[in-house]
Amino acid sequence: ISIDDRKLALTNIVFAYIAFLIGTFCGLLQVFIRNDALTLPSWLDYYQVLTAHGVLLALIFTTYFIFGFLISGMSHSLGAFGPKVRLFSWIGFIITTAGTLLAIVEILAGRASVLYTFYAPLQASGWYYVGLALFVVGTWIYSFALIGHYVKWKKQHKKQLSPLFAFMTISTLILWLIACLGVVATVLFQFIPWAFGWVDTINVELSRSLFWYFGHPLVYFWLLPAYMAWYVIVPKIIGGRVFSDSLARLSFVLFILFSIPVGFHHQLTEPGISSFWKFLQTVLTFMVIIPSLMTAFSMFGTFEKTGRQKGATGLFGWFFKLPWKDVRFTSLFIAMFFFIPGGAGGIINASFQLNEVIHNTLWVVGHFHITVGTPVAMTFMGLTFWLIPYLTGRRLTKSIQKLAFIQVISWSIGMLLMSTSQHILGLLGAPRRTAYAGYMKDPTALEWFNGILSNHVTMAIGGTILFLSAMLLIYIVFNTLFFAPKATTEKEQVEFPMAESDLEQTPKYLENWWIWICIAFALIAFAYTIPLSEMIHHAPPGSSGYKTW
Ligand code: HAS
Repeated sequence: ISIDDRKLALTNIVFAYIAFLIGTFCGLLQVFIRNDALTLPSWLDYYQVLTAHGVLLALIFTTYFIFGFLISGMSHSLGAFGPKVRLFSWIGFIITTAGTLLAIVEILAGRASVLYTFYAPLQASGWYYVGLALFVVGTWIYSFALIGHYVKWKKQHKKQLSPLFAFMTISTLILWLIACLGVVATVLFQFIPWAFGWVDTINVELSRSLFWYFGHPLVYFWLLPAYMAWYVIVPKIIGGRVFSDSLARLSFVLFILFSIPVGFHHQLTEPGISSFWKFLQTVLTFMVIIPSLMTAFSMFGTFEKTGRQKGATGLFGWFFKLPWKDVRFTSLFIAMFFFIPGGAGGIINASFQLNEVIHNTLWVVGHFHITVGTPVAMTFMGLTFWLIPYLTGRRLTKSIQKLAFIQVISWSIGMLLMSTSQHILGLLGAPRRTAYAGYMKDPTALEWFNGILSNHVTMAIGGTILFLSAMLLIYIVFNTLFFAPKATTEKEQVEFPMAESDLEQTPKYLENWWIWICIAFALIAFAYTIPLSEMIHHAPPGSSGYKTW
C-alpha cells in the first residue's frame, strides 16, 4: 500500500498501543487492589483507576487498532486512498484524538470516575462528555472517509461485488454508525445539559437504555474486525481459500440486523422496562448468536477443507496439518478457542432467568475478559506481529517470532487463571465494581475465596502474568516499529495475507446495503419505540428527559 496510507495506519496503531500500555498498567493496579495487596494513595480513587482501565483498553485501544487495520486492508484490497479520503481520515484522526485526550485529562483529574459504561446516575464533568462526543464524531468522519473510498471503487467497478475485506469493512462501519446514534443522543441531549448544570435532573432509565442501544453493538464493533481476520487472513496463512464467500457476507449482514435491537439484555434486572420488551430483546439476542455459530462452522470448514487438500484423513486429521509453528496462525487459533467458552458464557448471560444469577457479579468481568480481552485482543496481537513489519517495511525476525509465541501463550495462561477465577467467584455471588475489594471481611464473602481457583491469589497471579505479557507485546511493537532490520529482498518482505474468495455463487443482493439498513431500522423501531416512549412518558416531571423528549 502507498507510503501515505501506511503512515495513516501506523499512526493509529501506535496510538492504540500507547492506550494499551497505560490501560494494562491500570489493570495490574486493579488486581492488586482486589487482592488487598495495594492501597491507593489518597489522590487516586478506585473507580478512577477502573474507569481508566476500561476506557483505555475497551474503547481507545480497540478503536484505534480497528481503524489502523481497516485502513491497511482497504488500501490493500481497493487501492491507494485518494487525497480527499486521506485528508478526511486525518481530520477524523485529529478529532478522535482531541476527544480522547480531553476525556483522559478529565479521568486523570478525578472528574470522570464513571466507569467505561458511563450511564446515569453517575455523573462526570461536562467536558468529559464533550470529549466523548468528539471521539464519536471523529470516528464518524473516519468511517465516511472509508465509505467514500469504497463508493469510488464501486463506481469504477459497476455491477461487481467488492472484495470480501471491503464488504466486511463497510458492514462494520454501518453497524458502528447506526449504533452510535444512541450514545450521541444521550450524550448531547441528556448528559451535556445535565453535567453543565443547564438542567437539574436526568431521565436515568432513558440514559441507560440509549447507552445500551449503543453498548451492545459496540462489542460487535470490536468483534467484527477479529472475524474479518478469521475469515480472510487465516485461510491464506494456512494455505487455503475462504470457505464460502456468501456465508461470510451473510454472517456480517446478520450482525447489522440483529446486533442493535438487543441492548435490554444488559438491563434485565431494571424495573423501568416491562418484561415483554425484555423478553422480545432476549429473543433477538438469540438471533445475533447465529452469525457467530456460522463463523465457527466456517472456520472448522476452512480447517478441514485445507487439511484434506494437504492429505489429511480421518475426522481430525486436518488438525495436524495446521501451521502450528506460524505465530500469525497460532495466535488467532487460540483467540478462536477462547471464544468457545466466551460465547457460551454470553448465551448464559442472555438467558432471561440465568441472568439473575450472574448480573453485576464478577462473572460478567470474567465474560468480557474472554471475549474482548482474548478472542478480540489476541486477534489484534496476532495481526500486530505482521501488520507493523508490513507497514514499516521491516522483517519479522525469528527472535521476534519466538517472543511473540511467549507473549500469546503467557496471555492465554494469565487470562485462563484470572477469568476462570472471576467466573467462579461471580457464580458464588461476588459483586463486581466495588471498591470494597475485600468485601469488608464479611464472613460469607470470605468463604467465596476459599477455592483452589476462586481465590485472590489466582486472580493476582493471572493479572500479573497478563501485565508481563503486555509488556512483552509493547517490546515487540517497539522493536518492529524502530529496530528490526529492514527487509531488503522481496522474500524478506512481510506480506498482507488475504485469502482468495470465490465470488461466483455469491448473490448480488447481499451488497445492496439499503435493504439491510432499512430492515435494521425496522427491527430497531420494533424493539425500542414503545419502551422508550414509555420511559419518556414516565420520566419524573422536570427531568431533562421529560423536557427534551
Ligand atoms: Fe457479552 C455483557 C451476552 C458476546 C462483551 N459482554 C458483556 C460485557 C462486555 C461483553 C464487555 O445477555 C459487559 C458490559 C458491562 O460492563 O456491563 N455476549 C452476550 C452474547 C454474546 C456475547 C449472547 N460479549 C460478546 C462479545 C463481546 C462481549 C463478542 C466482546 C467482544 N454479554 C451478554 C450479556 C451481557 C454481556 C447478556 C450482560 C450481562 C449482565 O447482566 O450484565 C454472543 O455474541 C456470543 C456468541 C458466540 C458464540 C461463540 C462462537 C464461537 C466461535 C469460535 C470458533 C472456534 C474455533 C476454534 C473455530 C456462539 C466463532 C476451534 C478450536 C478447537 C480446538 C475446538
